[in-house]
Amino acid sequence: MTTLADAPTASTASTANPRRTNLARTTLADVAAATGDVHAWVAAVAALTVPDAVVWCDGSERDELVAGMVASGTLIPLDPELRPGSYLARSDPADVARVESRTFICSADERDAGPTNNWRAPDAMRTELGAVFAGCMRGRTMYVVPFSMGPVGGPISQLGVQVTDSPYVVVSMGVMTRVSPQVSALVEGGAAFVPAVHSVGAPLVGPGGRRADVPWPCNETKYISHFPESREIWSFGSGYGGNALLGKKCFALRIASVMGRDEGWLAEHMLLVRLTSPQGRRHHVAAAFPSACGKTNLAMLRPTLPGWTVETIGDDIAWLRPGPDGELRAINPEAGFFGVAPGTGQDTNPAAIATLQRDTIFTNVALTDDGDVWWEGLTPQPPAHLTDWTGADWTPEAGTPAAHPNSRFTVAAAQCPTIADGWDDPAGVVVDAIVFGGRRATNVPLVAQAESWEHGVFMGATISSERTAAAEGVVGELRRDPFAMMPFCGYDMADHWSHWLRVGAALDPARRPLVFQVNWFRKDDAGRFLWPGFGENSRVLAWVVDQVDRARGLRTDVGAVTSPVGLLPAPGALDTRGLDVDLDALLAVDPGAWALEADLTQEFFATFGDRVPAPLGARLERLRTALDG
Ligand code: OXD
Ligand code: MN
Repeated sequence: MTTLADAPTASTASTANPRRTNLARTTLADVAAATGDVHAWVAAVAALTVPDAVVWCDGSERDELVAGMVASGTLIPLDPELRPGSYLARSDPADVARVESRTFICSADERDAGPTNNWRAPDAMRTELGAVFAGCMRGRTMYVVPFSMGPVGGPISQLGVQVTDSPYVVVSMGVMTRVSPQVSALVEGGAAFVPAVHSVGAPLVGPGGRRADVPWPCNETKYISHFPESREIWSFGSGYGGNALLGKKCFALRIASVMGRDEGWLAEHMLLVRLTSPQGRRHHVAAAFPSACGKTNLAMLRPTLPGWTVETIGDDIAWLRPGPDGELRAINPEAGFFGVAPGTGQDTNPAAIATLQRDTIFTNVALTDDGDVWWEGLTPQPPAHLTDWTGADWTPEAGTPAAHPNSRFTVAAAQCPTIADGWDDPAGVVVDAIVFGGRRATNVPLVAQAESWEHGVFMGATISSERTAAAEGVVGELRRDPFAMMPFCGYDMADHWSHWLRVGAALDPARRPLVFQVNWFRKDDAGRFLWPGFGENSRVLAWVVDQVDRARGLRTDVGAVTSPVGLLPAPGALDTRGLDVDLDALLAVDPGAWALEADLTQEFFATFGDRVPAPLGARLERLRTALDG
């Protein structure tokens, strides 16, 4: 860590005369203009935000920052025997999740943001942000965090630099991304980087003088703004998760999706796993699911099928790029997991439980009386007494969750017992299959294979879940989440579908991944789940990769039968031995219900106007014809 207390110019670093800094005329345009040189850019951000000091980070600062946060009450150390090297943070109760309503895509042309993003004109947004960022770090330290998304220097990796006034964010970025002297040297040596500016928006020096800090500073007003053309990220007002750890949703999905569009690759909201069959054949599967569909569980799946293993490469985001031989290669650009704690238990996800034994930052979970953590689903019975996520006494009678439903763990991926050998190979892995999943009580079969790449893109474009709570809208109505990218695509969603078609066309047809749709959540008429899920999902993944082997001529038995919605497992091809499930009901395709579904898809596509690629319209017509036939 290098402290450059005198790095900003005298007028910008001074806290003795904060008024003088009001005269600073630095604008967002000045900052943007300086991005070619990291030192000039950092100086421009400092001139705008007016911190007391600027500290350059390379990972070596971690222990000092943690000690400071323990002293200030931001981090509560957990019992060193029960949970070594681990801490609990409690956020402000008004800063507990990503705020999609305050997430903006500021493309030059509104049409490029598309109808599913909040668009703001870049100039207007720069002016608004200029007003909130001016002097917003007064009294605080500004940290400069060069980071790599993906293994340092890898052909699919990218560099970023986040400046932030939150030590919690610095330490979390050190877990979630690669922060090291090597990365700092690359950035300082002139390598291109994505500039990401973050402030909690809580200056400690104002007109009334200096005020005391709080454990979780934040601001009621929040902005998570992206400028796709200049690749900039500006985040204000929140210290939480995807709002503040800017390598994750902001860079690795929203900005990277635009970079991918322009450069011929894909940044996707996908987990990445390696399956090894009893014969020792390895396959890699990338899978997209909307938030809260059990992605972390699937990424760390413990197969119930004898002889199969599943290893973890990534749990949330994959970057996919055509490789030199016409294959699709993928990396997990992240270095850690920022997972939802509630629902994670020994039965549901033993690998996650093992991962979290040590060196973990927990945020908004409950604290046990012996200094350990607890959340709903960790154990079947809650402890008799806890301190809840707000810091209040809690007993099982409280009637409120002890852990916030969006409470999280931040932990290094390398700690996961199921992490795959070579998970961080800079060249990535060859993707054999792509899986799209939604949460559907009706209609969508347990698994279906796309007949072609175009059909696969259609499956991705039509991912949806039934709304389950009145707060989400009309219960039972479909909530669309194409490619599970609705909140994360930095450009027009229908253009994203066109881009998928282009990337597919660039691949060798013999090496192109097969595409599948899955639905773990189908229910019977009595409202009971038809499929047990969790480790049993390995049976579906085994069929998926068996289909890959069949497509490559490695198996000659019949794996699938046709249906109007895609290829379904042939009788006996999906191994359900030992399970009491109604496979006919799980795979049933009701033509009447699907005709209605096709109408809804047409309405949905119409919201994107003429940007929907023609092959998707053709696919919809084909579905209708097949349903009639
Ligand atoms: C996440 C999400 O936090 O998808 O990963 O919402
Ligand atoms: Mn996610």
